[in-house]
Amino acid sequence: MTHPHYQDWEAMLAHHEQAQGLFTRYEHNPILRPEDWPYPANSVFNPGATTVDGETLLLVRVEDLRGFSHLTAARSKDGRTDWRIAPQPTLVPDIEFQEEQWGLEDPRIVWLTDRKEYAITYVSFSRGGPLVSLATTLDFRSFRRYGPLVPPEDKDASLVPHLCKGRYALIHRPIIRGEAHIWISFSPDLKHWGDHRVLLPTRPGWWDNHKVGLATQPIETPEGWLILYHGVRVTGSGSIYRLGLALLDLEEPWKIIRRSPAWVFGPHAEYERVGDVDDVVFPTGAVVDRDTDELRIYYGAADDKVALATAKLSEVLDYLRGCPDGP
Ligand code: BMA
Repeated sequence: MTHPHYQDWEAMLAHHEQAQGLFTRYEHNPILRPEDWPYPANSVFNPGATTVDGETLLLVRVEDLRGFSHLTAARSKDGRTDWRIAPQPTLVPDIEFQEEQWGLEDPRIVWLTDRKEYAITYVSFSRGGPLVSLATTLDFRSFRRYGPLVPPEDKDASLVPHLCKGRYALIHRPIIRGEAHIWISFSPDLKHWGDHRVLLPTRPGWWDNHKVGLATQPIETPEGWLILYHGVRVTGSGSIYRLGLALLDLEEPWKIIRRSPAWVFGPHAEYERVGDVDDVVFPTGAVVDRDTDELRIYYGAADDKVALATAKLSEVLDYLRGCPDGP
């Protein structure tokens, strides 16, 4: 990829400064820790996020003391404080779905506009490896399971909230030939998936050279689907998980309108640098307040707690306008 910024060092640095200023950590982070949990938990992280009845709902990944994960709902009126954590797990592995045997992880939640229900894509950890499963709900109390959508190894998936030219679209991250790119696939019925394409590849040599994966669910904006994705660089002392941005065409989401050259958020605070897995910020849920232009991202910090960062959606879009087009 050639980029005009390489011809203009000053412009590139100004653009990077803009990237680094987009997100602000919530001053009382982390917002949820294992010690806040009403029952024993090793770690709480990587939550799906949505709004239900005007409240923010997080479906938090909870790792138990066997090392298996399940999902538990936490609700807050302002999305920041006074989290009410469900006293019991909300979604636990179901023995009828043998692919869930080793736990449920990293949910992403969308409101499916054609079906008028929430769709939760989560990682089921099967003997054959991690894969993506789907459940739907109206109230986050009872759920309908659809089972696996794609075979292992696959993670980091969300449905696109609207039908795209009459089909459902799934953004996901299979590992194929050892390569970890973001793919998009399509289905007429949420069951049969095809028309698979690479959407956002890793970039050799860059901060996101080793793996990329969808972060939060896609966010609808007038300019396209806003995609937050994690990028991994493997270093001598472990992997660093950071956050990048892309913008997809609303009607034809396999088309990339913009992709950020720089990361926009990375492990910096103590609670992101040190934990069960050091140097990880892993956003999995987003909520947008259209009245105040606030984008809130909820993320796993170092794989053992939940933290919050906010941005102005208009500033994020403004930054993306200055990014190169294409993958
Ligand atoms: C990924 C997933 C996430 C985890 C991240 C960092 O592969 O397993 O659940 O947060 O690694 O360890």
